[in-house]
Amino acid sequence: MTCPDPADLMQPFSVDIDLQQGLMPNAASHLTRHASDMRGHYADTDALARLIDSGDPLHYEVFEVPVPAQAGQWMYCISTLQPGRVGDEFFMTKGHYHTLAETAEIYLCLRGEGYMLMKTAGGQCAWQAMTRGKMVYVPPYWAHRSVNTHEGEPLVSFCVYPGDAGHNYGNIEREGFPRRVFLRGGEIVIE
Ligand code: S6P
Ligand code: ZN
Repeated sequence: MTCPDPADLMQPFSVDIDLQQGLMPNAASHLTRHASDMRGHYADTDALARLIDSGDPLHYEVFEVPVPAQAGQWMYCISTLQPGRVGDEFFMTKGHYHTLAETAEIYLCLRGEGYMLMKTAGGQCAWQAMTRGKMVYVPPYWAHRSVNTHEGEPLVSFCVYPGDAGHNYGNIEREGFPRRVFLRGGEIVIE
């Protein structure tokens, strides 16, 4: 193994994570998505329009300290998804494939309750429950979307994925997911 010139080496670093609140206080990047960013993703478009008109609430946040988007690096973030529903459908993230579709991802749930919905371009669909301490492995080629089914708590996850994975939202906007998560008669249903 040859080590690069010291001047070219990235230096070790650390960040603070508030595990309970789902915040990274010193994050270099803080992405927020509101109801108005979710057009086209929910089954009940009228309910989404009403939600946007009634104050356009926060849906989710992603806190990152970006690392170089290169093979060999690990990108990581805190993803915090608020509780709520659009009509009968629970709040969820947009969902994406990775641009490098052959890259996997790990989600460690830190707080809350929900599901990770996953699908492949070939028509397979799967889901895993998310609760504190559950680690969900999203294999290569699976698009992934998290859903918060708790009535009052955010769904907080720590995510880690290859630095060069990238996000491909376009295919999900065209295809959608074959399953959705609803509250029907007081029960959580995936249909
Ligand atoms: C990144 C990872 C998460 C999501 C975040 C928001 O690969 O899967 O950080 O970006 O949960 O979801 P989305 O689908 O809007 O990127
Ligand atoms: Zn991802």
